[in-house]
Amino acid sequence: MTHAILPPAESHVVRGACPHDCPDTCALLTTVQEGRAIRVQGNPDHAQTGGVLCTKVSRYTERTYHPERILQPLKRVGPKGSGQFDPVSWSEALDDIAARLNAIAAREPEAILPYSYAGTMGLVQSEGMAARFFHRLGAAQLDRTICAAAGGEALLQTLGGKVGMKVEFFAESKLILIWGSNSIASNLHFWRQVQQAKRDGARIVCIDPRRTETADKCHEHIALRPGTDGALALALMHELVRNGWLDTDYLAAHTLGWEALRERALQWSPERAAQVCGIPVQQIIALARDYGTLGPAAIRLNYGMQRVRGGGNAARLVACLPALIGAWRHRAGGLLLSSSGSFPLDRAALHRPDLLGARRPRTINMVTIGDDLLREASSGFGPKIEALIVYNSNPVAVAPESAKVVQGFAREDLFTVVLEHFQTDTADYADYILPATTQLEHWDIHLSYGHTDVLLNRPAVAPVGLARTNTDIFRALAARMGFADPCFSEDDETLCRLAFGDAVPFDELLEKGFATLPIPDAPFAQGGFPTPSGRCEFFSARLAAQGLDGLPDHVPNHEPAGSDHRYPLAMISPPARNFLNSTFVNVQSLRDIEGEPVLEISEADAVARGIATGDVVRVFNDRGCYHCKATVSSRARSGVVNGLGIWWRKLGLNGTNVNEVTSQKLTDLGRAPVFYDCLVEVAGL
Ligand SMILES: Nc1nc2c(c(=O)[nH]1)N[C@H]1C(S)=C(S)[C@@H](COP(=O)(O)OP(=O)(O)OC[C@H]3O[C@@H](n4cnc5c(=O)[nH]c(N)nc54)[C@H](O)[C@@H]3O)O[C@H]1N2
Ligand SMILES: Nc1nc2c(c(=O)[nH]1)N[C@H]1C(S)=C(S)[C@@H](COP(=O)(O)OP(=O)(O)OC[C@H]3O[C@@H](n4cnc5c(=O)[nH]c(N)nc54)[C@H](O)[C@@H]3O)O[C@H]1N2
Ligand code: SF4
Ligand SMILES: [Mo]
Repeated sequence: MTHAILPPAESHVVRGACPHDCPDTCALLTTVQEGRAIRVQGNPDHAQTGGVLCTKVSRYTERTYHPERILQPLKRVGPKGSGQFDPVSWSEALDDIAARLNAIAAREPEAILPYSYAGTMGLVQSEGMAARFFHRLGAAQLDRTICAAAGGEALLQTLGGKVGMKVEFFAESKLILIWGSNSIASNLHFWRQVQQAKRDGARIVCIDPRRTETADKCHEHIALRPGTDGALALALMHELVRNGWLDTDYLAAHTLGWEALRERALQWSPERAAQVCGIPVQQIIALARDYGTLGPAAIRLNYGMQRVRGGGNAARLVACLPALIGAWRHRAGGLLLSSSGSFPLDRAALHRPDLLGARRPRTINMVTIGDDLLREASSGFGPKIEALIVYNSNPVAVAPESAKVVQGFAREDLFTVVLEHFQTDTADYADYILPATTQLEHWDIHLSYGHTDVLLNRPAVAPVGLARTNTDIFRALAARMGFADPCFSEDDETLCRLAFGDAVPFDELLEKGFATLPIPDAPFAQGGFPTPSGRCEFFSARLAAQGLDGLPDHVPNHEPAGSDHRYPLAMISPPARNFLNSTFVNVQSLRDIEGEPVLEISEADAVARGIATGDVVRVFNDRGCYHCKATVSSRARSGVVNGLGIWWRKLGLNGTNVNEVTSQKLTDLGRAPVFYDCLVEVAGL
């Protein structure tokens, strides 16, 4: 017996990887019968997947064979944004797109902008061929900051990269802090490790303004105000110092800047932090005692706590904590935010930055696409953006401050090409929509940001309709634009092999579908952090050299609670469990589970506004207004409302979603978005 799952007669099973932007990177088994994928399941041989998929991806065939899947190239016929298109042939679409891009590139290649994110996390179908194409073209570069850049920069400055504990050892921890993570919704396979630890007597604490389904299952829930994690971390340090719960040997041997950090922490009594965080003092004191005395202690930090102005500093402060108590000495102690820096990825071989030659095109931050599409040429900005090639992303739904984003995409003088599976909110604004393949139809190779295995994805079925892979579309455009470099003829299997070169055995990937990186169980037990000093850097000379504070500190929100009497409520907008960002919103069975766009509001805040569960409400500020259904719920703390999920605007109420009210302001580190740093008011219709 190799597999527990027996395929039906005259069918075969193909090994793949889940393409979604999720830390779990599951190994998939797709059953194919008569050329059609009939079932997608988790691979039981892959330890991290354990044969289990989330609800979303177990319905993958429903998405792949969705009746509204785009099956042929489409050309706009109505006004911009009207969503009216006519079918055209591939050659007509590609000839026209290449001609339009060539005309712009002859004058001003930096007026062309790629816009992509993590619709697929596959290294090949994301930037494998696309980056080569845009490098050769000399197009503007995109700063891909929309998700993880603040926390990523924080880890880089503190630990030296996106590295940390191995996820499987959380099962052996005695204290787990789930910090800014709704693990059951967005990191389900990690939650299995937590359950194991819990069965073995571990204490589990959740730090989250929202009482999530994860918080429900923890021993303790600390419902702090959004954007106050830095204050909490400093008060924990204060208590560790005061009570002598420090590993002084570890501090002396493997950290940098302890004296200065200690001074700063001593300014943060639990009383002071409790005021800032809006939580009881006792909760902070008890958490510090747990952290100082129950070992091995592990922190699952996640990205929910860095989507505020001070998100970078807060992530740095939390990343300092394990070194104070020497938690890294044990394989079940330390911290994990992202493991993606553990992989020996040969980015240059895939992306070929050498194709830029001496050119250094400008960089546009994807977070501020709303403002940037509306900017005229200037010496600081460079040329006006004239063409946008969107793939693996749905910016009209996911980027902040929708009013500006929509206005930018609606420009009649902007030439927009969208590679997509569906006619998303963004595709509505395209001049051409090009049908792309899904993960069941193409090759790819994956690293993970939640574990340390490489996964290979083989195509299970032929492309549906006339769909083509992203790579193939960029190859075809490259040929039409006269790009002769042999790298534009490399096929997808070759690209898969290039991603890790000899560092990961490709034969093993072909045979098993996954390969585990050889990483020590407790990577920083003896220090050896990948920072310049080799130590955990409480003080970062690199940040100080940029004129920033070398030490982490609590940085208050751009829009702190109480700062604007017109907008007294802080809004956060974390994911809906049955969607993956804006993906799956159009899959009926999943939308049925989510129901409608919901705003959770506390009883006190609802009563004060005469709002009852089921009321359609307006959520608004100076940037915009969106409509959703109110749910009066103890999942929301007073003063904070939770707007769940990134709905497709056209499937939401009144053609809007949460990003109508979010801002294009940036974080302290990493130039990242501040989706959860947003003041609003709520009123009945
Ligand atoms: N089902 C599902 N899974 C997903 C996704 C999805 O859309 N749906 N999205 C995927 C992607 S792209 C990502 S980046 C991850 C996101 O998953 P996470 O990294 O876990 O981040 P979020 O879900 O944004 O937020 C996690 C929790 O942080 C809380 N939070 C908000 N503000 C604060 C704060 O200031 N401090 C603290 N301590 N907590 C705060 C939120 O209430 C939320 O419950 O999940 C991935 N997995
Ligand atoms: N208010 C608010 N806004 C947020 C967030 C939040 O928590 N709150 N979360 C933010 C975060 S963490 C993230 S990561 C971003 C996510 O933003 P995006 O990366 O834009 O994610 P999706 O909305 O899932 O859109 C991905 C699109 O890629 C398409 N796609 C998938 N695979 C392929 C492929 O192989 N080829 C092509 N051509 N297309 C493909 C899908 O059909 C889908 O429409 O959103 C951000 N926006
Ligand atoms: S979305 Fe996450 S949990 Fe669901 S199958 Fe993909 S990797 Fe696994
Ligand atoms: Mo994300």
